[in-house]
Amino acid sequence: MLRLLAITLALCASMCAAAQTRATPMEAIAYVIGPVQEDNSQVKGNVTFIQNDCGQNVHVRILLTGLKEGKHGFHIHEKGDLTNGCTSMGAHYNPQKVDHGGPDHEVRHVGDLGNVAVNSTGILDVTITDSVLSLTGKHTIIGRGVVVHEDEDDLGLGNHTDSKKTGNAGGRVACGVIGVK
Ligand SMILES: *[C@@H]1O[C@H](CO)[C@@H](O)[C@H](O)[C@H]1NC(C)=O
Ligand SMILES: *[C@@H]1O[C@H](CO)[C@@H](O)[C@H](O)[C@H]1NC(C)=O
Ligand SMILES: *[C@@H]1O[C@H](CO)[C@@H](O)[C@H](O)[C@H]1NC(C)=O
Ligand SMILES: [Cu+2]
Ligand SMILES: [Zn+2]
Repeated sequence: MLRLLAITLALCASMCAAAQTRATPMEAIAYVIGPVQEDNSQVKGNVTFIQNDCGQNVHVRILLTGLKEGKHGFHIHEKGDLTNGCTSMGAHYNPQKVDHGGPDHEVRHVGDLGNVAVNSTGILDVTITDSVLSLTGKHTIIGRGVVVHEDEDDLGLGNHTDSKKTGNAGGRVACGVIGVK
């Protein structure tokens, strides 16, 4: 049993090493910006990702200004494409082709990070820890998009027709491409 565990761990470690092109820890950053809104506000900031080792949790620090008070859906989208603003970043990153969910749900998109809660200052400084995201391997999020939404993500639990696809989180108020830091 112990032997099997040791072999499994060794195999896992070598797979990680093979998939990795640079030394651990891995760091990534997305410079996030959105279109100027009707009330002249604009969401700006950056999101940094740290993964201390392959297969470990990813720590996502989100520093944003200009957000409206309340909850906003926060996701990784499939494309790092800004040719048509945040729209061209495509759908939620969902390599397993499953239903939308919340970050703690068993069934979720890889990119489903739930909501960020913003207070009346409009300034957000929060760190999310996620066990599904990865900065290495087959499902790496490097080169994909970070999107902040106008409305709250219902985490797939609402009765809107889009609930199990997008969480019905509304428009895209800011986005950025995730690059190696
Ligand atoms: C990220 O944003 C924060 C807050 O605006 C700023 O202090 C920090 O310098 C930014 N980091 C980078 C690497 O640009
Ligand atoms: C609002 O949130 C920011 C960042 O998340 C925090 O630094 C600040 O203390 C909060 N302000 C109030 C009034 O709660
Ligand atoms: C579900 O739909 C009903 C009727 O349209 C609405 O009143 C209710 O708030 C909805 N519930 C949720 C969780 O969205
Ligand atoms: Cu989204
Ligand atoms: Zn999703």
